[in-house]
Order: sequence, then C-alpha cells, then structure tokens
Amino acid sequence: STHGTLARHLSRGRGARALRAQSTITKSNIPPHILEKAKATPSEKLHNRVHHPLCTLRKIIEAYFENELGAKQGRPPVQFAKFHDLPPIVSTRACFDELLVAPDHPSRRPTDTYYLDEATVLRAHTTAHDTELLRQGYRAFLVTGDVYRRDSIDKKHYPIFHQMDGVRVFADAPSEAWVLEDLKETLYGLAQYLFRWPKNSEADKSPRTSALSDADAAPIPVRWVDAEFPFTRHSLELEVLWQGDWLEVLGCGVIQPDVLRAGDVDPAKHSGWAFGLGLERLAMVLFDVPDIRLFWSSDKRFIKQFQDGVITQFQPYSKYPPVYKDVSMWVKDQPEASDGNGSTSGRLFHENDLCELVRNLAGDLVEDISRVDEFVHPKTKRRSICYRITYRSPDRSLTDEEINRIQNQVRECIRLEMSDVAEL
Ligand code: FA5
Ligand code: MG
Repeated sequence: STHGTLARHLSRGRGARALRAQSTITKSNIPPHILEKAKATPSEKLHNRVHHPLCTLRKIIEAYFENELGAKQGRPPVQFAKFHDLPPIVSTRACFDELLVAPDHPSRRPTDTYYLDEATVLRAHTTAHDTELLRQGYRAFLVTGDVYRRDSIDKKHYPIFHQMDGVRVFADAPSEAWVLEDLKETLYGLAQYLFRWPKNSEADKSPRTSALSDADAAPIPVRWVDAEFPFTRHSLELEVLWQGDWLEVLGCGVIQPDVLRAGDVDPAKHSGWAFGLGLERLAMVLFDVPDIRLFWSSDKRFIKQFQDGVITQFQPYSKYPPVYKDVSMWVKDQPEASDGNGSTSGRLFHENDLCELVRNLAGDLVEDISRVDEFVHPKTKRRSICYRITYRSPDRSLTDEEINRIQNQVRECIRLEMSDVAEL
C-alpha cells in the first residue's frame, strides 16, 4: 500500500524524522533539522567559520564600522560593540512585542515564524536583541546571527539565513532629519566600501585591509526604496542591481521612541537609527554566488575557493540539469459557499507549509517552488493551484529514480499532513 511505502521512507532520512515530529509535537512547528542547526555551537555557525564568505563579509563590515566610518565623517571613530554568538532562541517579547510588532502582524504567524512554544521562537531577525542591548547600556553595536523564517523557496530564500543589525543612539537628541541623513550616509558609505573592495585575481591573492579610494570608481548600482517596519520611522530599504534585477539587501530607519523606551533610553534626550542587513544577499552579489544553498555546501569545490578576508569571485564548477515536477491541489482558503454554515476549519492553506514540507523531504535538492497556474471553480469557489517544483543539486547530477522517490513522498505527505487544507 502507499502507506507501507511511506513507512519504509519514514524509517530512514530526515524527511521522515520531520514528518514524525510534526505529527507528535503540537505546539512547536520546528523540524528537527532546523532545530539542530539552531543549536549548533557559535563556532559552527557559518558567520563564525573562518574562510567562509559569510564570515569574511561580517568581518569586512565590522571593519568599516570600526575604522572607515569615523574617518569618513571627520570624527573620531565610534566604538561599535560586536556580538556574534548570542543564542538564536528568543522570547516573543524580544522578537516582536518590544519592537511594536502588532499582535495580528503576519510575521508572527506560525506559517512564518518557528515557535518552540507560545512564548519562545527562533529569532526571525537579529533586531530581537536590540532592546536588551540598549538596556545593558550599549549605544552603538552590531549584532550578527543566524535567523530563521518559514518562507518561499527559490535561489534567494532559505529558511535559515544570517543578518547583521546595527544600532546607533545619539545622546544629544539630534533631529530625526539629521539622524536619517547620518543613517543613509553611513549605509551608502558601507555599500561603497563593499563594492569597491578589490576583487582578488591571480595576480593579487593577498588580503587587503582597506578599500580603494572614492575617486577612481564608477557609481555603485544601488537605490533607496521606501519601506515600513513597526520599530522604525522614515523606513527605507537598500536595493542592489544584480543580474539585471533589484535585490533587497537591508532595511533601516529612525528608531521609534517606544522602542527606545523599551530599551530604557529616554526618547526626550536621545534619538537613533537601526538597520538590519542580509549577509547572504550581500555575499551573493559580492562573491558572485548564484544560489543561496551554496553557502551550506560542504563540497570542497565550493569551500576551497574562499579565503579569510578576501572577496573571491565564485567560479561555478558545473551546472547540473534541473528536474521539474508539477503538483496540483485544491486548497481550502475560504468558507465553502456550498456548505451552508460558512464555517472554516481555522487552519488555512499557506504556501510556506508546502515549501517546508518539500524542504523537509528534499533537503537542499529543492531549488525553487513556483506557482505556475491557478483556477477558481465557478460554483464551489474552491481554488486549484499548480506548483512547479524544481529539483537540482548544486553539487551533482540527480537520478530520475531519487527524484521520483522524493516526489512520491511529497505527494504522500501532502495527503497526510495537509489533508485539512489541501487535496491533490
Ligand atoms: C528585517 O528583518 C528587519 N529586522 C530589518 C531592520 C532592522 C529594519 C532594523 C529596520 C531597523 P527584512 O525582513 O526585510 O527586515 O529582512 C532584512 C534583510 O534580510 C532583507 O533585506 C534581506 O537582505 C534579508 N532576508 C530576508 N528574508 C530572507 C531570506 N528568506 N533569505 C535570505 N535573506 C533574507
Ligand atoms: Mg524586507
């Protein structure tokens, strides 16, 4: 029977463990392979592994804040305290409440955030540490860490990624306009520093300690876009032109007075800025890494290309062919018009559930999940969605057999786990 087939798959592999865990743990929505990575020691985290591009990038950004920033602005350098091993398990209070994230904000939902229990999450951003560090008295700091989100699957999204938050609080309560200007100048300066960092070549393998001068370089391809965050005002995002598209690399703004208050800072006497940047996004641009999964690769052909302190252009060792699989399902996302009482089950279909189910079974063999077709039944108003799953390994060729096996597991798990919200 199909159940017997599934049971055999369940007896091995991490997809199996994830499936079992999901049906026994009621409160937590964290698959074991995610929790395992969250509980890794600080030195095992990618941003702390010497030679890893995320570690090199972190250190280059920290160096900018240490040395260049003060110099550029003609002021003595400010001491930014640096944190890169704060544990990723945080309270909902730190992650959301103190940052003024509304109780019904979508980012809090279990479809988007990993919950250990009602009051504890895997941090969805490094901003989760900002109020606590303010309370400890820090007025200028950088926090780097692994962050966790249930999200879509493509070359730019991965359920674990790395962020750096930066905070600067000024004691002389300068105007918001001034703070905003200082923020934009600081981050534009950072972008210039990064984009003008010499790319290594065969001729010059020695690490550089400072960036090129401004004079000899063309303008860097970045733009500011208006944004919204509950914890900042005048919020902006910085985008970088990459492979013909604008790629969002960071969010920032002037810290809301109530967030300062939560950090025991008096907003009548202080104002400040904050930003949060995605290390992978920047590293993809700077190191020319075409797919976010590669950062997790243990393939020597990847790892060997990077050296501490050097921005190397990644040389793809090969591009293996993709395998496409489509799956169509009827999803329950509204009261059914025909059932009379119009009640809903409470649980609605969410794309992130499908993405995680596939990720749990396929691991890093899944490259992309995209909606390719959609159809609403005229009478029942039920929606049918077709998703295309792209399987491709960054390191090797896939066999039809292994992909068919995974795809069968995906269909089985949709039937078993998502039966209340989707029907094949
Ligand atoms: C935040 O997380 C805010 N905490 C940033 C912030 C901090 C704003 C302080 C203001 C003040 P956002 O969700 O946009 O914002 O994420 C910030 C960056 O993380 C993005 O610009 C992007 O570079 C990166 N990012 C977001 N989601 C992913 C993902 N799934 N995979 C890889 N990188 C991601
Ligand atoms: Mg954003």
